[in-house]
Amino acid sequence: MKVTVLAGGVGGARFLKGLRHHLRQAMPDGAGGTTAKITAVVNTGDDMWLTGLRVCPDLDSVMYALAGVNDESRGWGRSGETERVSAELTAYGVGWPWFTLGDLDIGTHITRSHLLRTGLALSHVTRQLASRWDIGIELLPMSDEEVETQVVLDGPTADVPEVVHFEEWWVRYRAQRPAREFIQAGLTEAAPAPGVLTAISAADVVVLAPSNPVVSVGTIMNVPGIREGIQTTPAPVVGISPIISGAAVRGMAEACLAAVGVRTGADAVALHYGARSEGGVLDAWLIDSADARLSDPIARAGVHPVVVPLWMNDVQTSANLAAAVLDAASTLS
Ligand code: GDP
Ligand code: FO1
Ligand code: CA
Repeated sequence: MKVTVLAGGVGGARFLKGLRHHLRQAMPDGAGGTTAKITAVVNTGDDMWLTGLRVCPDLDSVMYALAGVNDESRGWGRSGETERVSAELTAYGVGWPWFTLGDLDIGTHITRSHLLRTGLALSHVTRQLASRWDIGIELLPMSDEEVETQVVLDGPTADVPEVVHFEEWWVRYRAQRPAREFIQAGLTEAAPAPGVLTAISAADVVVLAPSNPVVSVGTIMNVPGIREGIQTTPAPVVGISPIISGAAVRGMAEACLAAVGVRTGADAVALHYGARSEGGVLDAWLIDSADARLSDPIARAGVHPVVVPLWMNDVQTSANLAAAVLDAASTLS
C-alpha cells in the first residue's frame, strides 16, 4: 500500500502523524513500523533565506512533529526551545525581529544551509536531515528549486502596491492587511522534486491533507506538472477539509481564501479544488459532521462527500481520520 500526501505545516503534520499511527496498527511490519509506504510532498513556498540561513517552515514543522520534538502548543519550532541566538541577531539589527528562530531550530537551518552550499539539492538535504530521526515517512519538498510565496498588499498610495514575503504578511501583519494577490516567484521555472511525480502516479491513494488550500496545497499543485500528475493518476484522490463550520480550524486560512475569491466553507473549498471528472483534482472530500448539510452541493459538483469528525485533537483522532480517508479511497477504487 502506497499513500502519498500533499501537505503544508501544522495541518499536514497532524494528519501524517495519525496516518502513520493508523498504518502501524492496520498494516504492521512486525518491528513497530508498517509495511505501507507513506510519502509526504511538502510545500516549500514559505521558505526563505534569513541571515544566511535557509529556513523551510513547513518541512520543519512536519519533520519535528513526526520526530516528536515539535512545540505542540505554538504549532511551529522545537519543544524546550531557547532563543538566545535570535536575541543576538536582533541586537545586531539583522534578520526579522518579529520572526524568531529558536536555538535548536537554528541547528537545523545551519545544517541545511551548509549542505545546500556544498551543491546538494533540497530533496537530498531533506532526506539527510530526516535520517537523523526515525520518522518512517519519506519527506519530499515539492521542488528543489526556490519558490517564494509573496503577498501583494495595498501600499501607502493606492496605485503603488507593496509586495512582501508570505511570512511577513502571516507573522508580522497576522494576515490583517488584506491580501490582494499571491505571487509564487520562481514557480514557472520550478520542477517537481525527484520522486514527486512517481509518488503520485504509483500511489494507491493520493491525499490532500487538511492544509491551507491556497498557500500550502495550492502552491504544491501549482508546481508545473504536479496538478496534471494528480489529475491523471490511477489512484483515487481524497481531500480533507481544513474548514469546519465555516472557519479554519487553526490559523488564518480565511484571509488566504478571501484573496482568491473563495468563501470559507467546506463546500466552497471542495468546489475550488474541483472534481477530477470535471478537470479538477478531487474524487472524494471529507467534511466534518457539523457540515453534513453540505454533502449535497459537494455531490452535485461531482465529488463524493464523506462525513466524519475532522478534529485532530490527538494522535488517535488523527488516526481515525486517516482510517476514514483510506476507507473512502477503497470504496472508490
Ligand atoms: P501551516 O503551513 O502551518 O499553515 O499548516 P497547513 O497548511 O498544513 O495547515 C493549516 C490548516 O490546517 C489550517 O487551515 C487549519 O484549518 C487546518 N487544520 C489544523 N488543525 C486541523 C484539524 O484538527 N482538523 C482539520 N480538519 N483541519 C485542521
Ligand atoms: N510563527 C510565528 O507566529 N512567529 C514566529 O516568530 C515564527 C518563527 C518561525 C521560525 C521557523 C519556522 O519554521 C516557523 C516559524 N513560525 C513562526 C511559523 C510559521 O510562520 C508559519 O506558521 C507557517 O509558515 C505558516 O504556514
Ligand atoms: Ca505553511
